[in-house]
Amino acid sequence: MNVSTISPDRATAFMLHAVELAKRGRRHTAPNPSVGALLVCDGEIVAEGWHQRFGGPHAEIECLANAKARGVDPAQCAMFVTLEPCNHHGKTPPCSRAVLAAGVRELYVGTLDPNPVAKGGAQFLRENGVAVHVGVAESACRDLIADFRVWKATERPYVILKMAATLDGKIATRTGHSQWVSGEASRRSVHELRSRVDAVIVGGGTFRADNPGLDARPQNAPDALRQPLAVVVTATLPAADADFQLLARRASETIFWTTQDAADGLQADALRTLGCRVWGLPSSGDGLDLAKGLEKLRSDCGCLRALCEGGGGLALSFLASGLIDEFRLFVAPKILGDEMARNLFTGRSPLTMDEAIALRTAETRQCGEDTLIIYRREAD
Ligand code: AOF
Ligand code: ZN
Repeated sequence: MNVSTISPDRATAFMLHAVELAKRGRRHTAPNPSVGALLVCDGEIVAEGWHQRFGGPHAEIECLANAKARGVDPAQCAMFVTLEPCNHHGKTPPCSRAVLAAGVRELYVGTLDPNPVAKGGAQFLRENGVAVHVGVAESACRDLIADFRVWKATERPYVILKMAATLDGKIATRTGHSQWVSGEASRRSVHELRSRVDAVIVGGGTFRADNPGLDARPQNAPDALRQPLAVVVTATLPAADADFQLLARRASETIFWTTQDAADGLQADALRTLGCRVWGLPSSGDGLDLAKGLEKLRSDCGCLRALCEGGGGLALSFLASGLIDEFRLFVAPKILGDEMARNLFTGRSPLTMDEAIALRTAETRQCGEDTLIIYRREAD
């Protein structure tokens, strides 16, 4: 048996493969983490498993079942798992015990479990004679469960900010014209993204200028089970008889976040008669308390994932409040070259570069002619 001869580079590659396995279950595991596992024998992957659905067998158990089906003896293998095996009796028995019982002698763990109830599997296995290596491809394994970490640490949904900009960081011309900044492939991927979230949030400016439907068009998101809620953040509520797609087509799925005063007014009542929800939020700094709105989305509507689609003012408010977990920026190879054109972010006046909001680039990929860059908080 040569389980202890896996080089750091090979170990990283195996773990990144386990991350890809985990992503196969991604749509169905919330509010549990997506986890992938595999077994390696003599430098080859001989069994694979991933957590397929909430409440179902964990990745390690799926992997051990796959090994059994393929006639593989786990005692001759090293196991790779993106998240530390659980050490608790939850909906399923502890994976730490199953891994030990299967005879696995070497375990590579991507990252430790942030769940205080379930953690401890790595230490348990080490205490029972398994060689345990923690922190393999750790950044990718942490990013994989970025949503789960937010669900455990806060009361709010996981928040994705999505924006499309020209090379010079503009989201619209000076007149507000924005159709289209990004190419077709990017726009298709946004509809797919909308089908994976429970709510889409926009600012009042975007609501008035673009009159968006904020839904996932079925042809681009074939397995969309239901449409996301539409949230409009605005101090000034629209008239209930105004000509907006959301009011005409999706009133019962639309929520306005506004001031306490506006929420107590007649206009709010007229919107409620249409079927909309109008929530008065406390103020915070020079705007609404967005964290409160998010927490209410989760507690009242079961919203676990929210997508903010701008515009520039709201995007900055979310970002500056530390409420953006993932920022997906589509950069189109276009230049407006107009300082009066609308910026990606507006609302701050820093004087030195150290006042900048710093992010970390987690992933970059091509989307048709556009480049998609996924940023995360620097410290995440
Ligand atoms: C998963 N899938 O592959 C792993 C998890 O309620 P339970 O029994 O399903 O346990 C959920 C916890 O187990 C979860 O919060 C996480 O801490 C740990 N590991 N969970 O759903 C998996 N490995
Ligand atoms: Zn488990």
